[in-house]
Amino acid sequence: MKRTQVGIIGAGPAGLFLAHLLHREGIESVVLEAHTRDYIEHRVRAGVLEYATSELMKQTAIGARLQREGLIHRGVELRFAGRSHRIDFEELTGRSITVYAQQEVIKDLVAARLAYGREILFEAEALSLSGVASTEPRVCFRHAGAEHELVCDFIAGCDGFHGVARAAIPTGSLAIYERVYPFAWLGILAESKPASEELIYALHDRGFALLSMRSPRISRLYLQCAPDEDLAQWPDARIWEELHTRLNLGAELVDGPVLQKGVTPMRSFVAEPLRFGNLFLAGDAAHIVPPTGAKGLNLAVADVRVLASGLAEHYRHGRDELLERYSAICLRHAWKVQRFSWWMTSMLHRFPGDSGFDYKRQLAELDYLSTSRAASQSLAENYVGLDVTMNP
Ligand code: FAS
Ligand code: PHB
Repeated sequence: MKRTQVGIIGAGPAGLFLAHLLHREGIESVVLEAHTRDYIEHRVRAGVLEYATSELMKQTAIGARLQREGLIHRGVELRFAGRSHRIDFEELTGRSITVYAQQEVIKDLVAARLAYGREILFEAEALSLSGVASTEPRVCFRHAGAEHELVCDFIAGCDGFHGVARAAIPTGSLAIYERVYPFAWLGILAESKPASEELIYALHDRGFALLSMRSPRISRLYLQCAPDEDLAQWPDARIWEELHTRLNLGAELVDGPVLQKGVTPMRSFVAEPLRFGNLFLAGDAAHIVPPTGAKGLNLAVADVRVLASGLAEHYRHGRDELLERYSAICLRHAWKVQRFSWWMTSMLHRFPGDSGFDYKRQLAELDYLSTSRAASQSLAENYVGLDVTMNP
């Protein structure tokens, strides 16, 4: 049996950032991660850090590589009906975003935790939780071929959408809100010079496409596809051909070897509340957003900033007001992010069965964005990241 102050299930952005912030407050935690270190440090996922996320990395001494290798972006381009419109983040909000892959954030967090001598138990799968409403909630986990028990003051369920933490909450105590979209994203990582210095979101009558990047030599590109798309039907040549059609970048878009490809389903999902006794849900364990707004990772970080502050108040001052408001604060923010992610997704994807009205409406929305400062400013302030409202 092990004993700790905060038991953290999951070494994704939520779990590792929480462990990092708690360590800086002198609070002990144990991180349980089902996969290997190599697996989590190479899993290709998100790519955009909101302003607040990159600032937090710099302020908490894990931003050195981000400052060297991260790509600062001061705007994003929308392409539709043969037109382009740039949303100028800097001019409209005074803020920017940083393109820096999620797996690089994971590497920075793992390195920091190991450097200050705290452990992450890899290949340690949480099997069940017990006593979550008690003062000694416990996690039963399998590690090195044996079952163990971790006794905690608090448990943070940072184990993603398919984890065990949310399942430990009695269904009668949880409200679930969900929307599944009738499409998915086919994403590739390619050895190809990015065709643009900034991200390009494109609505084409054949569907959505997104041009992003990881470095001056590595492009990250996405195509809207069917939710049950068979990747075997998408050889590299077909992917590039469809990207050329939808992005319409001419010779600027250079085909290159595809290093990784995958299909990501699209859903909006929120579980309420985010706290049950001394179990707190954070990140994808609590909510899922469609990746169109580049919010998943950033929302996870927003949750654990609040949770770390609440736990710090508990241990330092014996005060629990912030922990008691954790769910309300994070859900209020999460729903604003859900709205923006849903709005970006609904504006930029072709919906099956659309007789043409929705497409004309979407084009009108994009035309309005391109001609209204107020509309562009609204997109910009959501994209660079809304501040979390801490007061009720
Ligand atoms: P994560 O899922 O990242 O981490 C949960 C961790 O818990 C995992 O490491 C898992 O192994 C571990 N775990 C699960 N069950 C466990 C158990 N029982 N015991 C121990 N450990 C357990 N977001 C964007 O913003 N932009 C994108 O382009 C984007 N693309 C994505 C592509 C894919 C394929 C997926 C799945 C997600 C994508 N996301 C994207 C969203 C993604 O970035 C998440 O929002 C982000 O990883 C959330 O972080 P966590 O909440 O830490 O969850
Ligand atoms: C990415 O770079 O992976 C990325 C960028 C913007 C998005 C989603 C993913 O909206």
